[in-house]
Amino acid sequence: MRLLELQNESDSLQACAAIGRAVADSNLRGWAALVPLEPPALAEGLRHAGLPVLEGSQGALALGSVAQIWSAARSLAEGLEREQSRALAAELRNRAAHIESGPPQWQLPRSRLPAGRTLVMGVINVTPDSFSDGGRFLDPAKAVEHGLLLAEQGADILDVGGESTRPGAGQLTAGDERARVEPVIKQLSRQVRVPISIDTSQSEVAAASLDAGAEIVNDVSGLSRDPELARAAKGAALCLMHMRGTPEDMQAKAVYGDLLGEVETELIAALERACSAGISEERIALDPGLGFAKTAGHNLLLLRRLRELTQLGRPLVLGASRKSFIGKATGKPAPERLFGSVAAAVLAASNGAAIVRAHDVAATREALAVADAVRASTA
Ligand code: PMM
Repeated sequence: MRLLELQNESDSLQACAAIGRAVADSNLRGWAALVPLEPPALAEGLRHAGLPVLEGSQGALALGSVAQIWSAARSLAEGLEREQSRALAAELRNRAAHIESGPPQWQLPRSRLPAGRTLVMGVINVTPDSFSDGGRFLDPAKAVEHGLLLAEQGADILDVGGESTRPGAGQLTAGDERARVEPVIKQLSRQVRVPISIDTSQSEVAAASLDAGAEIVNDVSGLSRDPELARAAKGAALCLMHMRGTPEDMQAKAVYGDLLGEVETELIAALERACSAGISEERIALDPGLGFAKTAGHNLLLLRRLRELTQLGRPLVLGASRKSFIGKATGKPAPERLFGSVAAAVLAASNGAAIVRAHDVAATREALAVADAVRASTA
């Protein structure tokens, strides 16, 4: 069960396919609750509450604004007879409430992130081969200098990574990855006040980085690569990203029947892996992983319908900066994707991202200040 945002004809047809409706309607727009047919009380209750409900062979769509769906689900969560139906209604109410109220604060172990605006996570790649800036900051002194510059430009978090995750990249040993990131994190944590994140999927690298002063573990594998990572990250905050396979084979796995639904289900599985390892939900942010087991079309669709993922109730991180789908739209190589990346950052913020991961911090901060001001405007 989940809420969908139907923005165009294609979204409408997809939603009809999801409920198995024989005659698809291409004109559905706005929000819809996709609910199961069993128990029938939920779909019936939503209809009785005044929402138009379309039924198919595999589910039903109840159409309305998020506030209308929330209000109907809230009454049903209290009023339905059967426990199972009440629980489903309560889940629908919670999901609608998360969309309506926006992201909660991301709790870090030591630092407090600023509230009331979209945050920027500045990228420091201590790698010879990242697609976006490979080799520029492999020297630890250069990486530290770059981190200081990003902090000065207004980065809210500094994300340090030692392993390239570009499509086709192989995996480093933990020892090699540590040798790249540890000295940089040690130096930066002494010199900056912003929280430091370690972009790794390996428990040994995470543990060493946390000892060196990092307080966030940014795992692009969503706790699926190293079974020890959740334990190593226990005292930290976590960013769990969606991907499939490894950077080496992920692009062959970019096959989805229902992109938003599958990404959501797999992010929930990652969240459950973290929670069952004892990490509290308040410490976790989620990221749909643009470019990771996604085609350019998938990246654009995730960006367009990002707000749907806010129903998971966790802050969303989004990394579009300099990625190849921006190059595809603009015709520009990675070093010339600033304007396209800034446009994507603004769209991400206005579609529900709490944190934007970016290489160009000054430009991104400035653009987000405008996006945030427009969103907050009342006069
Ligand atoms: N992208 C890259 C690396 N790490 N982490 C998160 N959470 N989200 C991302 O989108 C992401 C990431 C690849 O980009 P880079 O090589 O420029 O760092």
